[in-house]
Amino acid sequence: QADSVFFAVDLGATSGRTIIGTISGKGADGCAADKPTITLEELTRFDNALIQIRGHVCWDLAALYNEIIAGLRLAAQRNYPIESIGIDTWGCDFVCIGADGLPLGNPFAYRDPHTVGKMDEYFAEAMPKAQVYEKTGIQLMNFNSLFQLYAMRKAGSPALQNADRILFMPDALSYLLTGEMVCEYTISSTSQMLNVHTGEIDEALLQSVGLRRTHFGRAVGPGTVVGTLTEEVRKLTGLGPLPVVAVAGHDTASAVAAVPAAGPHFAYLSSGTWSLMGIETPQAIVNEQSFSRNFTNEGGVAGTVRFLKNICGMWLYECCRREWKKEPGDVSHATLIEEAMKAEGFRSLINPDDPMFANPDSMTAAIQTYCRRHDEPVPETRGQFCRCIYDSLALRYRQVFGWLKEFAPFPIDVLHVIGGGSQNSFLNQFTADSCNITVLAGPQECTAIGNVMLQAKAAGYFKDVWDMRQVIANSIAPARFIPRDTAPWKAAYEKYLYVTGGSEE
Ligand code: LRH
Repeated sequence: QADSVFFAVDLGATSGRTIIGTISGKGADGCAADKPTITLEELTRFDNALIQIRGHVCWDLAALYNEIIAGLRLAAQRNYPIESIGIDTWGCDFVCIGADGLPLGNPFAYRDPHTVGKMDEYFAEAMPKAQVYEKTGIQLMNFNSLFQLYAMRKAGSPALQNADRILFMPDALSYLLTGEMVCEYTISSTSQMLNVHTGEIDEALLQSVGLRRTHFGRAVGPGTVVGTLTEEVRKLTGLGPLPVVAVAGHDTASAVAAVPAAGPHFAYLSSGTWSLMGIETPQAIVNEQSFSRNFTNEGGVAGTVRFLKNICGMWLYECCRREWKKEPGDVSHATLIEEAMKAEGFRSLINPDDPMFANPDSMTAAIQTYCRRHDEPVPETRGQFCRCIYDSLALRYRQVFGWLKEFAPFPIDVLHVIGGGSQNSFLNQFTADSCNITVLAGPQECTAIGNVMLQAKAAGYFKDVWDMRQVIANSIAPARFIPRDTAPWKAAYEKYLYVTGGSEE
């Protein structure tokens, strides 16, 4: 019963990690024997900063590549018996590749303002809004790849004009390691280019941004081998001809795959820079209601659909914290949470999804402006800011959870909170109280776990996603939060609806 060892690259919109994932306790034939478990070891952690350059916001592709090489080199030095490599990243962003096989500059980051207003232009000039939704079933957000491509076309982007291929972020990085170009299903589903009914890139949408199917890589499902490390990467790292697996390349798909649920009647809240709240369904839910509430149907593993809604998550908190780091004083999560809990509850409420919070110069100033405009007491102290963010997020969760219950084709028994945000016990209790549902919190490392699990699945270790989830459930004990103080949340929700104007989406 040898352990199986996998190398995961997990890139978020603020930081990235390389991780060794080990699955122990398998049977000799690869099937679950005793009680297999998964453990993770972080090899490297690095910043993934937004680069501001000439009025744009980009990702530093070469730096990310270099960090992956450094992680692989470390793994080789430490002699880990790696079976394969998998990469997952945030959604929507892509790299243009020239005819010479080199990236055409750094990719735009989805927070770049070049797409502001472009979605409405697209609906007016290219295809009506309802039709785009009917085709794709994807939540309409201005940074979806479709609208990024449209904005680049309108701006006469040389990178796009000269693009021989367009590779979504995880596929672009796999390409740099293997020389093979794929278009993995879960990541491409976030682009608003896939037809939700056929699972293929939609011809009319391609035409609307002047592209052809040949601009994209070979379509593969999550858990497919992309290729093996190139000679160049082998030399750089000291590794052998290891396979790179297209995992669930979209981090949220990896996260949802790693929910340690025992059965299908669960909802999840993948809590990181974004809060992705949804359910897993066998079929897409695309109707007038899902359109008007702007819910998304992203591709999941094993033929499932991730029916969910993007909620602005820890982004607000992360941006505030970054500002406070420039001032003297302790900015540890524990300290900030403690200050928040000492502050008055429900004092200032905001709509976390207001566009003014997308990428302001100063998040604290943006929150203050919002409060002034909506006649809310203006936060002044760090505790007041954090409390405002946590209260408002929990109330937004209540709103979205209410809609989710209406859509769900099954009764929702439990809400699994996963990701970095699941470590915040206070917010977990707020969520349980606000949504009036039992919250099971953890694993924190859901994206990396999902990544490793998909590699193991590709290697034939699991028969299905439930087999995988059992291994995760064997390995971690989620913390349970039972709703206990729901009345104040009911009252606060009335105030929240009033302040935020009772938004319909
Ligand atoms: C979360 C996430 C989310 C996308 C956003 C761009 O990391 O992948 O699912 O919508 O980033």
